[in-house]
Amino acid sequence: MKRVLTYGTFDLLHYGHIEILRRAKALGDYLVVALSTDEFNESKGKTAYHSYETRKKMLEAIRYVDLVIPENSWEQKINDIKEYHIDVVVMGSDWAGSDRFDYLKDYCDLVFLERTPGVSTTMIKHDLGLKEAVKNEDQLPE
Ligand code: C2G
Repeated sequence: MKRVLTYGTFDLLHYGHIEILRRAKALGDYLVVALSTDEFNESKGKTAYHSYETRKKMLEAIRYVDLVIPENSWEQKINDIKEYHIDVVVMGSDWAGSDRFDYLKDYCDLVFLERTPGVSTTMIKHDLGLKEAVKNEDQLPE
């Protein structure tokens, strides 16, 4: 049983996310996704549109994903690898060479997969002109 682990925010889920999850799962038999909590996102200077619970439910609905765990800090990765008996950590190529990941080579295999071009959560927000979050439905324009 080869166990794979990846990290991310996975906000406004899109096919770039699906593609990395599909390819990560193809490298093994069991895929763990460490999902950034809302608090951790804050420390990354990111505000997700969907809450952690919503993002977790969406990931759990994806056929490639076997387990979703919280990502609370940058420092938890070695513990995650040990606790979940991980053989390979997979990330998109934007993380290649990052000191946030390179040291993991001493604990498991480390694979960076090409990012899917032409899509990102930031692009979606920009193209939809998402500015102020609408707190509830009745505030939406007719
Ligand atoms: N990704 C991709 N192609 C895209 C967009 C994203 O392959 N077009 C990949 C990213 O490279 C990442 C994963 O999808 O591996 C999740 O992307 P984000 O949700 O943006 O995650 P990120 O903000 O990179 O958080 O500790 C690491 C962080 O939690 C990673």
